[in-house]
Amino acid sequence: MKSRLVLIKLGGSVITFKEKPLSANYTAINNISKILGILEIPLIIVHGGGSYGHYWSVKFDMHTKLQNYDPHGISVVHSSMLTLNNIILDAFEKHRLNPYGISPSSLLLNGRPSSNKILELKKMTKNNIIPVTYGDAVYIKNNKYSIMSGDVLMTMLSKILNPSKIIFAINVDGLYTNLRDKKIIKEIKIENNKTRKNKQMKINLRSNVNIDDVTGGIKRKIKEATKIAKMGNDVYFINGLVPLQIQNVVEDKKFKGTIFKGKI
Ligand code: IP8
Repeated sequence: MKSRLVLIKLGGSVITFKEKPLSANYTAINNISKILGILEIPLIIVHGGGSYGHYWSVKFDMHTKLQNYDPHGISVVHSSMLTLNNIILDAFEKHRLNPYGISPSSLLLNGRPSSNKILELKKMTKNNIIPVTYGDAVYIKNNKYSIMSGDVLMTMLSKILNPSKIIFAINVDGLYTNLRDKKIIKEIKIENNKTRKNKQMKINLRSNVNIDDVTGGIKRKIKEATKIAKMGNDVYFINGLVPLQIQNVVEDKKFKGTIFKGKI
């Protein structure tokens, strides 16, 4: 059964300035916090690494591949994600959102999603807490780590929690048909285990920019959104720099963006 739960991914290019190392976009974070304060719904937030996690992952040559990475790199990447997580928690706290930071490692057991731990997040929302987790360098097994994208976490959480709405807040208005006229693809139907693409719906990946992204940028988001939609859930791509769009989606109002229509 679908719950009222809403799951939102705040993209790294929304909450940070991606081209400037270790710089948070406080204005964007505050604007989003304000909007979330208006919504009276159970919420779980996932955020990306932006100019924090990605900056250090590139420096230490760390990727999604399971590997024996430099322990100093692992520690620095994780620490930078804690810093970014704290910036978000502080802003949420100022807006009385009752955020609670959750390390993604605590949602894994032997490198696999722990359903029991993930179900706890939903229980926390019943008491007006907003769990806030994030992409990170996570321990998998045999001293091997991997950079786990917040986008992958979105799929993991959606599978177990079956939220009513799944929103990716990115730094553009949705997926474009092409870079020239920047026409937004309004709907992508995911049916019978394959994506129905008609001529206008062809996604031009290069039209959605992403620099130095160790987890795959927009391609990864589309991949995860497709997986989630295949489970039967609708997935929305909206502009997180225009947070009113988050409110529009949550309140079933007209919104600007792309919807991956889920159908089993
Ligand atoms: O920005 C990656 O998370 P994402 C986090 O959601 C790190 O892909 C540590 C680079």
